[in-house]
Amino acid sequence: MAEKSVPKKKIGSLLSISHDKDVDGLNSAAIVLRYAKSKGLGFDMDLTDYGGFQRTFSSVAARKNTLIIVTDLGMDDSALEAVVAGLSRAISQGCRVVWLDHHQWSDRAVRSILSLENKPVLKVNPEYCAAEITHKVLMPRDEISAELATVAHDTDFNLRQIDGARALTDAVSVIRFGTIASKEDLIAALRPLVEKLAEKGLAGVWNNQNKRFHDSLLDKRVHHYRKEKLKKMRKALIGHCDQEIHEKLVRVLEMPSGVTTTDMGTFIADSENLTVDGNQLKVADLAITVSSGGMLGFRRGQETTLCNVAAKLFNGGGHPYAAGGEYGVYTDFQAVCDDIFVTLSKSKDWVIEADSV
Ligand SMILES: [Mn+2]
Repeated sequence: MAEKSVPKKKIGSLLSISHDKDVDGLNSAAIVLRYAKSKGLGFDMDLTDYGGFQRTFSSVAARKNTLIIVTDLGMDDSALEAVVAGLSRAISQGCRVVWLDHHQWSDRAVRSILSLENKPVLKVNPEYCAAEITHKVLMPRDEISAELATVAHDTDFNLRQIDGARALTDAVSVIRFGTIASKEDLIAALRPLVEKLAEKGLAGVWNNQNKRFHDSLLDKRVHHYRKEKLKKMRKALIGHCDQEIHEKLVRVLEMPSGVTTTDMGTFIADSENLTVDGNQLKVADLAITVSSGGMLGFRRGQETTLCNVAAKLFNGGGHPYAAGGEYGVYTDFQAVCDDIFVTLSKSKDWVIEADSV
């Protein structure tokens, strides 16, 4: 009965909307591009991030007879109305919606998408990365899509087993931070990568024999970025604050600009990186990074703490092994550390008691 109001016209093009932030988002878009090609559909790509849904989904309202595939984006509940309005409009003009994701969804967001007309598809599964879900749903027998999914899994789950996947993660960071600094268009800057990935998989951008990008300028930029990143992370470590709370070692660090929280989290979880002025530091049970804007990142060096529970004390959440929260804008880092330590000492819920393991 719902279909009655939707004009029946053949889908002629595909709009991919994916996450601009990481390899999972890009590889998902690349798989969607392969799907579009396999179906002979025209392809447009939009990349967005939380905070950008309003813009993205209001422009979607102009689409006609388009298959709209959203990947690697959870619903931003604060933008839910704008998303539903944009998609409803598009659907009334003959579009269909497929949404493939692995983030946390509220019941309300799920209901809103599923109650759209023209048989929307919504698949959310936190056990996989988005590219894996996209591969399974759209191109299950396609080998290049399978490889793109494997590469995305390696970076999204921070396994760091595929050199090319790590390099690609750094390449995305280089391009992102580069366009933020120069105010260039991020989508235009990332599009060549997505196209090459869609064409040949990782081999489209990366030479695995000599461990370099085919694009020699990109390769140089990534090398430089890695060197700078290491310097900045070492410097941040020197300025760390440690405190023992409920018999757990809590470490707070100031997040350098131009470094991702994943890189910082991985860096400080490896004891090989923790020699400061000739002293060997212990790996922290809970490490908290504070960004210049006052956002908090939670990682753990041992399975002795719950990052998501700690993050909840700071209006955030996430996984037991990685989470995010908020402190707010600050000027005095030492005061931030003291505040964090006081808050953590008031609750013991984030500590995994030895006898409960
Ligand atoms: Mn993802």
